[in-house]
Amino acid sequence: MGLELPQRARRIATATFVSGSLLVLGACSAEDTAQIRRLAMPEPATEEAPAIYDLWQGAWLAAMIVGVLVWGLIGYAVIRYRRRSADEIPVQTRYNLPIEIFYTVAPVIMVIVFFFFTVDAQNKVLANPTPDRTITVVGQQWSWTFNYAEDAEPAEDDTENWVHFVGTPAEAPTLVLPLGEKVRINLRSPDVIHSFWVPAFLFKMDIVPGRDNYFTVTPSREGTFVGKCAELCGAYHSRMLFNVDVVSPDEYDDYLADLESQGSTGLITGGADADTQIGLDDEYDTGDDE
Ligand SMILES: [Cu+2]
Repeated sequence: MGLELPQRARRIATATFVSGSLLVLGACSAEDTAQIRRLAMPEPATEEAPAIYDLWQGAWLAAMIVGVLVWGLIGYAVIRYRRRSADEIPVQTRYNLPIEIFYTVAPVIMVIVFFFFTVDAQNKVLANPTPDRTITVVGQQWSWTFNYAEDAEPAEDDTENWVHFVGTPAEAPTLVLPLGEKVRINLRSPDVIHSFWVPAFLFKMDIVPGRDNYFTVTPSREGTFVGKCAELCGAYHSRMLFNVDVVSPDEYDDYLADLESQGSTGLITGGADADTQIGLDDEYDTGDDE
């Protein structure tokens, strides 16, 4: 009688776990399975992305080890020190100083370890080496403008040096990037805070009005990737979509030449347009004109 219950419970738990796993895995495509294996991260598409990818995997691994340990100890305590008969209460323990010190210090150590690896990964993705190309990305309500410089590190006031493509909320623009070259991305906003996010880069950075944020990225895979604004920025925030096309450096140069031949020259930051936005210069009518 004493052994029967745990045994039955164990059998039920095993059956639930096996049938649950089969149900979940059976519904998966090959792509889903690959994503599960990457713990829900997209496949990295830049040379900087693996730093974030390793941090993600490492954090999960550490969390799982701690989880298994804690679940194991809970299970052990529950079974080993359970109430065995109706008239006997298990040993009641209050105040165990060594254990209390341990469960205060252990999480602090875990946070320090996570912090160390987070700073390390951040330093890697924000190392900002000397770029081969420079692009100034403008996030505006509610689309994107991509300004491509012809020099590696141009001055923004040298407008001769730039060509641009202006997106609209109706049609998602495409950001073209050269494969294997270090691209400095400057982020500018004329209105509110936006956030530049390409999931396949495993990276996002806020675009703050009046602040010159930038990062450097080296695309490592040709192909088309999706990008979006990751900061709720107004009524049509959800329209702030764009595509990223990673092409060979030669195709990249051809694209810039195309923009130039279409007359899309100069640097567009949207700053001047912001002054003419409806309502910005209107005086507030208090209705109090005596
Ligand atoms: Cu936005």
